[in-house]
Amino acid sequence: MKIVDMRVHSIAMADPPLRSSYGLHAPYALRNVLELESEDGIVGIAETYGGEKPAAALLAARGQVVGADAYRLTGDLLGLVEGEGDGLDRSQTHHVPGENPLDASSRTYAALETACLDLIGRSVGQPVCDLLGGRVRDEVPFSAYPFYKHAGGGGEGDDKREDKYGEALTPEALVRQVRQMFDEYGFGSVKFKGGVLDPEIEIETIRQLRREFGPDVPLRIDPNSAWTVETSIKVGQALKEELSNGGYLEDPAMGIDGMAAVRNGLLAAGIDTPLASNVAVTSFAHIPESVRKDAVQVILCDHHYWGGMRQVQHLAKICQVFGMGLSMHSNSHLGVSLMAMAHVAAATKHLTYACDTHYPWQSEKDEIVAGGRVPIVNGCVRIPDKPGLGVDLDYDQIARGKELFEKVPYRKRDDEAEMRKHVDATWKRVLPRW
Ligand code: GKR
Ligand code: MG
Repeated sequence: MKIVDMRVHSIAMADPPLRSSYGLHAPYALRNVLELESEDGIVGIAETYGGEKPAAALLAARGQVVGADAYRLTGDLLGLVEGEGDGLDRSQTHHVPGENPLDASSRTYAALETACLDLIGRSVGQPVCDLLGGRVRDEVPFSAYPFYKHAGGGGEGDDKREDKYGEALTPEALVRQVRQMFDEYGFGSVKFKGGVLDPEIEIETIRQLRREFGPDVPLRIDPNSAWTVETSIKVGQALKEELSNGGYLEDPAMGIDGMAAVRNGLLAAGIDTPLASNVAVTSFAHIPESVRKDAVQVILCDHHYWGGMRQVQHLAKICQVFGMGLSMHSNSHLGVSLMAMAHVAAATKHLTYACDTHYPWQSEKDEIVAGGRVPIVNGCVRIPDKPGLGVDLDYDQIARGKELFEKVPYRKRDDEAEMRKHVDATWKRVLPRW
């Protein structure tokens, strides 16, 4: 099936002022949407990281994409994820996701693979998860993903979104935020973004979450490397009970050595809370050392930067073989990404945790999926009985997103700059901070 055209739409969407150790989310987050059109007029789609560089990288591949066979393109481009100097030899970085030059080629490949799979699925009338070896679940569980945040729902001027969740800079407000998400989406677990307030306040936040939701709701905390090894061990000890029962401690300290030292410290104290990572371990190259040092017991996959859906399935197998768990990482995204995440999760047996998603933070007004937002019911996304990813683009909404993109002054995510602009003119991203 020959690909005859390729289009990349750079869009912006409103995003609330969420905090993390990276800084502050800007009023608009950026995404790129890819379309591949076949000679018989079928269009396959994908959503990926936003801004200029990811768009330029996709467009640079145009010569290899247009004219290629959709069934063979990902094989022909495999060098982007498995070739020399492309990701098998990666050092550690701490860029915001989507801005790490070391996984740029994997991100490009992932978007092309997703669009090819969607195109093939549409052409043969099969859902993407069934092309990936067949689904092992019809419903994919996602987790509530609360953040400390400032007042505001995202957007600017006349284009401001409703502030559905309000300001949340205390444990009590954070618990209210999660309650609201549980009521609306039926989530059954919580992944809480820490690394923002003093660790004592974040410990108290987790304790209040445990009191509010009880021991059957798994809790995870992710400070994105904001803590020293000592602080990480202290938090792990303080939250021994709360993070047990399906929870984990995600990227408390920096790098594989930092994580290994936290693991050793916790084990010495008789605590085996798993350590999860999407910062210390972000590529296959990191796994041997991590396994050797028992640094990470759960890896967060993400087809957007691990090199696509099939690489995620390889990752799952590696995790299973080495007795590690597999969870799924997320970044601000819309419905096309959510469906792609759901399809790969549906076709990956060794997915041992509910997936992360930022989806509750985005609003209907920005959705690019025809017919509106993808439903999350009882905390799950159901795989629809439709070919491909099961969603189509709303081209009016794409046009709107492109207009917004033209208006925003930035072309990449820079949470540190936003933090200085809106919260504290002297703020610096310091790792570890506590
Ligand atoms: O959205 O600010 C955010 C998160 O901090 C995100 O960028 C992280 O990559 O969700 C992510 C994580 O689990 O580390
Ligand atoms: Mg994380």
